[in-house]
Amino acid sequence: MPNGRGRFAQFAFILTLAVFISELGSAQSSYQPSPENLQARREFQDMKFGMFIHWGVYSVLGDGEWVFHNRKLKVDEYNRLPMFFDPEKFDAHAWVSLAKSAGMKYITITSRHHDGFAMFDSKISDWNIVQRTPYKKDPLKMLADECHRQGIKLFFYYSQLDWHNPDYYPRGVTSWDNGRPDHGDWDAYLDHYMDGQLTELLTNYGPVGGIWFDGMWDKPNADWHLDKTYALIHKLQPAALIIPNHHQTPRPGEDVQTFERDLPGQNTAGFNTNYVSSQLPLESSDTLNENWGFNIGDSKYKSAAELERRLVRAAGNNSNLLMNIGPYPNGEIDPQFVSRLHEIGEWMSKYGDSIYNTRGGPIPPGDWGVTTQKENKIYVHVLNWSAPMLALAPVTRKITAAHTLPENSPVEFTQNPDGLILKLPPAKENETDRVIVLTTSM
Ligand code: FHN
Repeated sequence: MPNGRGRFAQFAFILTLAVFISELGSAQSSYQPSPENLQARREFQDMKFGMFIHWGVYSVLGDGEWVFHNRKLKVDEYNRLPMFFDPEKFDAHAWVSLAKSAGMKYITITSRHHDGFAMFDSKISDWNIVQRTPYKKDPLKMLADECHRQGIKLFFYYSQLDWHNPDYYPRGVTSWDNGRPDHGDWDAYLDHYMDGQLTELLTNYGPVGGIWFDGMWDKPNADWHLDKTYALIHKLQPAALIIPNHHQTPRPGEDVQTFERDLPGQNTAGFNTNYVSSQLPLESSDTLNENWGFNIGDSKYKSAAELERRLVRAAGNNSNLLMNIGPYPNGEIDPQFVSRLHEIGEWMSKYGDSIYNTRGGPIPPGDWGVTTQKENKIYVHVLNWSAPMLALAPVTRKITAAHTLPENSPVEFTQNPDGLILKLPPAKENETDRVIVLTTSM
């Protein structure tokens, strides 16, 4: 039992902590992004194309990242999995170089998924790669160092949902009886465990692009102490962007609106919001085959042309594209992913000008294609149009010239207040996108 002075010290500590926490909280309710943060948002929008990586001890079973849940395993059973995770072929240089060769400018990797297993050296709990696997090393540290060397931004995916920690209680909609006790300390889970790990991620890995949250949808009505967590992140690294995949309208403190397997506002997946922020940068994520984590039975790889079209449609909808790969448990990347990423890289080396640093263009996207724009250029991306004449909605800026990318051949056009007509060159064989660059008088 603490004595009188001890009790006073304890009381003073709790009071200080409460004031600190409430200050952090109110800071985010009236969130004013810092200049560094606003700059990071613009840079995020300029990057346009990122690599999403789902990799964890679940990869060993080759059955996706939900295998713990899908097989209704007990915690004691899942605890055996890390013993088999030994990614001796993991090569941070090769991963980052692959992203770069695809024309990707950032990487978002699972620092921990819903199994709660930290893929980094965490002192908060021993449920992590250094302490539980024969590998014993921290791949995120190697990746962060390599990203800094090669000039690629690194974001950490962090699952707020946890199927392993007993303090993730009361449980959420994805819960099953996996042997955890029917009690737990929710506040400790958030304030000690989660915020503790986030502090590690934002302290030990150099400048981080941001934190990509996922899993809040498991307990949509819980108090997630978001204000406090968001304030902590912005305090530790003001330029770090908070990207929540909660499938809801953005809240104060959030810096990017992300859409899972959907273009902004389209909600074909059924769980995204139709609301599209006009203030925040946008991002759309998808999988290169059909799964996020390595799935040995999944060979439904999208073609490079299909991926390029998705990237173009994302850019035309003012959004980034975050394209996922699930590496093997030994650290290698499926050659099917590699070859497609190289193909996209070649395509980006010719057409990248019409994607990087652009924003959604002035003409509304349609089945025919989309437009992007930067400075005095409008890029018309013709994705689905076979006739030579393409009639588009009016453009208010005066167009002074039109030419093809990358050949730079002139294109005939007519502009009047009713619209814009382009005489398209015939599509070449296997051409993903016919790009016409319009030069405007600003
Ligand atoms: O449940 C996860 C899933 O495993 C994956 O991580 C994706 C990526 O956007 N997000 C989830 C569900 O929203």
